Amino acid sequence: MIDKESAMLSQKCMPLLPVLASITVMSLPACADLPTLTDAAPIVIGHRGAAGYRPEHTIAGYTLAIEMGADYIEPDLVLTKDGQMIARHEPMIGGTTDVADHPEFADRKTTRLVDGVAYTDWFAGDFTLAEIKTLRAKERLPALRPGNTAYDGRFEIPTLDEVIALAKQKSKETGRSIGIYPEIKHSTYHTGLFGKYVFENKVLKKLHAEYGNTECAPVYIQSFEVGNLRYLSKKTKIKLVQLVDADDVNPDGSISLVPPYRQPYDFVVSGDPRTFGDLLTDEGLEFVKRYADAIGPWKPYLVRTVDDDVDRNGDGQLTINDRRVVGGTGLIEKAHEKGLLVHTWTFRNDSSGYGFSDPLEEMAYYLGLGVDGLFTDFADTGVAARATLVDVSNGTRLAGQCGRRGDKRR
Ligand SMILES: [Ca+2]
Ligand SMILES: [Ca+2]
Repeated sequence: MIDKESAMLSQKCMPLLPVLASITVMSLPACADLPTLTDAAPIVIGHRGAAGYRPEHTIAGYTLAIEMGADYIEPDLVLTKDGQMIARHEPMIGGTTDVADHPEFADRKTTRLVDGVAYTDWFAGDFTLAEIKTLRAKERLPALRPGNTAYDGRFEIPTLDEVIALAKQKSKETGRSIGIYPEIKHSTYHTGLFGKYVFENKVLKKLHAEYGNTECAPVYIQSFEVGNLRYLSKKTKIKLVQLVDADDVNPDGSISLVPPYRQPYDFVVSGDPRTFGDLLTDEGLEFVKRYADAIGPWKPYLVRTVDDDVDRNGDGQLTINDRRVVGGTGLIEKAHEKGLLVHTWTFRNDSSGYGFSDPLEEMAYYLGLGVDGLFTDFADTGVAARATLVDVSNGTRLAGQCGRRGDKRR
């Protein structure tokens, strides 16, 4: 662990070890000169709410994330049969709702292709919003998060309207700006159901009505596809985020790009040969910055880790936590040179810590490298990690806040 800690201490604005943070936060200087794009404080995004503590995409989960200090809450959006925007991670709803326990919907179970992959499940697009509202959320990862199953059956599936209402209400109550970070899921799939960019137009109509057509809106719109973001960039000033996926990480730390995680799905359909990785080259970033304000790469794109068969945390098992942290890949600096914010994902206390066993240490490491925001299922850990680096309680400017957009749209 010594190599990681020394790397962290070499960053500016890191006077304290993470372990001391909880007792010394108040004595930190109002220092935000992390190497973020604008030296502003990085944002903590409540990934699917507070998915580590409550079933994902529920008002209870979003509320908890806000109470834990998240700056943004993240609803993934899919459309119902009657074209309503609801918060689910996938059009398939069998894994996150009790739909299987509803005999009246047994005959809705079917097989559909989503981004070229066949799924047999219940699909949001086969249910009206009224029908969706008779379902209740359940924990998606009961084996990993058994405690969360205590909340199964208690919460409705929220609409985008309800998520926005919550963010606005909590902003008033707390005096903080609670933003929303909606993801347009499977644009190509939804085009097949509703028509070209009907989904995108619905999202924009709602967001413009609620927040105005302005880069000052406390909103980021994200997508793994490209064409829809380029379309949106001509229709809105609201900030846009190009998500960048991958299949896996190779033992040597390089990124594995295998279908269906090799390319944005609209590239697959259009025959564009570029992979996700190609979006992050100099040329790729030049392309992305013409329509987006930020990239949202999977975190192994930012920090290289190597599997060298050493049980670093001494627990008798070899896991991804044991990988050797080589260091930053340079992508954060490259994206910043292009004027792009970098928001990365996903940080979890209970899984997926490549090269790290302590999630707070992991998040502090990435923040020290200059990411402008991070998605975490455990907003409290994200906020604590940030507090080891910067005090945001005094109104320190957050990365991406109004006024830094420039004239990137061309
Ligand atoms: Ca998402
Ligand atoms: Ca181990």
